[in-house]
Amino acid sequence: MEKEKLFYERLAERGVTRRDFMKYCTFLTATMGLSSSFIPKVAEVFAAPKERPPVIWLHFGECTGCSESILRSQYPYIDDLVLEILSLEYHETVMAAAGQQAEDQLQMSMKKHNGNFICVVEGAIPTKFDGGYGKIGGRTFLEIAKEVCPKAAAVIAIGACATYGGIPAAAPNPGGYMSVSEAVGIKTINLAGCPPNPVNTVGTIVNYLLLGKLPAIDDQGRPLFAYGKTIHDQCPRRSHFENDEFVEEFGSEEAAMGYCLYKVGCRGPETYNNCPVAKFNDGTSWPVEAGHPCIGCSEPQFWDKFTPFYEEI
Ligand code: FSX
Ligand code: SF4
Ligand code: F3S
Repeated sequence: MEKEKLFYERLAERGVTRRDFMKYCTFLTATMGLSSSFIPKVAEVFAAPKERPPVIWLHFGECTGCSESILRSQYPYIDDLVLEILSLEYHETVMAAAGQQAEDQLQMSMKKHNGNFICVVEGAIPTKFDGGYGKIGGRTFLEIAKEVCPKAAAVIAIGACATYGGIPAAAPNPGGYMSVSEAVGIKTINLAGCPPNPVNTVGTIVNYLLLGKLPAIDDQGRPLFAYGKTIHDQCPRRSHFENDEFVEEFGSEEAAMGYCLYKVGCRGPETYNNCPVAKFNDGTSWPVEAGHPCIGCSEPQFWDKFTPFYEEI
């Protein structure tokens, strides 16, 4: 009780009411595909965490958009919530340590939590030239990933780059960039998307804390609660597709009327993700709602497979 009271006091200090927080928990519970009876339990994971699993968060070849999408969340408290439920041992973007101190911290936390920590990875791993395209502290990404990932209880790959190679692995790919799973030879849980929706990242972690296991996945390693349906099957423009009402040119009258974006390159029919429901920036909008076709960012090899963008294929 005391723990919970302090939690709500901390939220209040940041101007977040209990009602705002419960609203977020309701949204998160629904996104995770759980019934509303789980809402109080989800709230408890944040307010009175039984355990805070140690997390080592690695960055390789990427734009840091995945971390940014969580840290720059519109409600500033979402990032704090993530920190409430995790014991973040190492994360280059947010940690105060730098240089040798940071390297020591990585080694120390790996030893201390061997076999028990969650490893979150952002970014693809270059494999050509002995991994020479990417180094941290004099060691290649490949070397670091091979050392850290196998010691983790679970590896969560975040973003298109870590899950399937993403833009770094797009042709001609001179560095031989690969997904974490391919480069290290391990299984990862894949939170696909460029960037993935933060609610799916939080949902995966909360699922682990609440139910003691990672969520069920599809054959591409993606949690089914978030990637179980195509964009097309959840799209509010679907009736226009069925009625042959298409946008043929951006800026046109049809575009203003919110017609289907298939003919200007929408890859929604082949893309599995929950953007139409989860939306971005805490429910503000998502690509198709903003008038932009889905470019298939949560599918394997999306860059090579779906380009040229803006054309029907
Ligand atoms: Fe890739 Fe993420 Fe796109 Fe960027 O870490 S999925 S380029 S949003 O930052 O990896
Ligand atoms: Fe499908 Fe895209 Fe058209 Fe939506 S805009 S109905 S996802 S093709
Ligand atoms: Fe990506 Fe398509 Fe969603 S481009 S963000 S999967 S609408």
